[in-house]
Amino acid sequence: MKNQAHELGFDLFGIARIEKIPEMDFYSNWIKKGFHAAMGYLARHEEKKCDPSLIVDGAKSVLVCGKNYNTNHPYSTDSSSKNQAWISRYAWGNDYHDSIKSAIIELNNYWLKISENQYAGRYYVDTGPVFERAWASQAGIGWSGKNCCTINREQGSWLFLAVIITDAELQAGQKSADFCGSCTACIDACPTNALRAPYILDSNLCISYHTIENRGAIPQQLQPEFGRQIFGCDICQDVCPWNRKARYSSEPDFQPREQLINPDLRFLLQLDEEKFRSLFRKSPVKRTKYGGFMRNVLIAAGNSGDIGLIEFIKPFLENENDLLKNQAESSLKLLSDKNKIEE
Ligand code: B12
Ligand code: SF4
Ligand code: SF4
Repeated sequence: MKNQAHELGFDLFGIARIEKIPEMDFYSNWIKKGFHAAMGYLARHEEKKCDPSLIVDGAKSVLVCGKNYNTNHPYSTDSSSKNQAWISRYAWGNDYHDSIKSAIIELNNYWLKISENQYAGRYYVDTGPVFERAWASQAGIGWSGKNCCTINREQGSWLFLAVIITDAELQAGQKSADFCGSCTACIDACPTNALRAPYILDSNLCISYHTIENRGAIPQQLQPEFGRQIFGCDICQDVCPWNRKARYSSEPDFQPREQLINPDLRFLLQLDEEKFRSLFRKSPVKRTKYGGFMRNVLIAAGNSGDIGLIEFIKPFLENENDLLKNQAESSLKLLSDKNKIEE
């Protein structure tokens, strides 16, 4: 299975034995505290996430695969010019859900074939009721860092995870050791203090949550802290020392569309729905839809301090979508506050 996983383009493969792990209690507490914000599915999935036998009857093992998406390009924390926005590294190429899904389906088919259909196999990439990071660390793929991400010593944390749950009892790997040590760079760098403590992320404060998952208005008090992030957020990974040594991916699907690296806010503010659709065809960014994306772009424009953007923000004051109309108003205010501060 390991050889086959590598053959199919996965960089990492490991096996976790299904047993009660401390992460399960942690998950329940996390939901109780409301740290999942409005991602209701996380609360609905609680039982299944903590008990994989509710997904596969008699589940005994999780096969975990990791795929590196890092490319040799700048970080969000590198210096940039005023009107450059930031789209998360993972969203520069084609949507990983599609490319990884076909690989995990093939791996699952291979598993069913070699086990002569004696065992079950159910695969997931991201969207299912599976505790992917917890199983990744159990399987030895990498540890969960203080920034919550699965980190591998060679690949860094620029990893997508995919899993297969099976009822076969397989020889499990060793749980990854934690190599964060005394470092707190991610916690110190998070602009919104979403990392409330090591390993604990509050989605209500997380820029990644708001720019990707939140469909409504962004809380006013958080907006100035979003800086130039317009889709996801890489800050707590960009500052991680383990990512300075991370390998690069040669996967064609993950090679960036150049105009998505440090994209120009003037260009983005002029996108209409059709241009948005064509720019983000097959890209994870289309998840926000046009309205959500332009809301994020308007916030970044407000934070840019570039008064040259006013003429590009103003047309949104007449937008038929209230979300954009109201955001344009707030963004003009952000821009004027920012200039007052800088004067
Ligand atoms: C919901 C979700 C989000 C939410 C919440 C994130 C979060 N940290 O919980 C939001 C929208 C904010 C988000 C953001 C991102 N996400 Co996301 N997300 C998910 C999803 C669907 C579920 C995660 C979940 O269950 N969270 C609940 C918390 C409690 O669990 P957890 O973070 O998975 O696990 C932690 C706890 O168990 C904790 N823990 C365990 N035991 C204990 C014990 C103690 C004592 C303590 C203190 C803590 C602790 O440590 C674990 C590791 O962090 C997974 C896919 C999946 N099905 O698992 C992808 C997933 C986690 N996301 C992924 C990615 C790539 C991202 C982003 C990097 C995207 C971006 N650039 O913006 C950011 C990273 C933000 C961050 N620092 O975590 C990848 C992560 C890959 C990796 N290397 O870790 C996943 C696995 C998707 C995939 N299949 O590749 N995501
Ligand atoms: S993704 Fe951004 S906002 Fe969320 S915890 Fe990391 S640094 Fe903070
Ligand atoms: S920045 Fe430091 S503390 Fe945070 S995940 Fe990386 S090594 Fe761990």
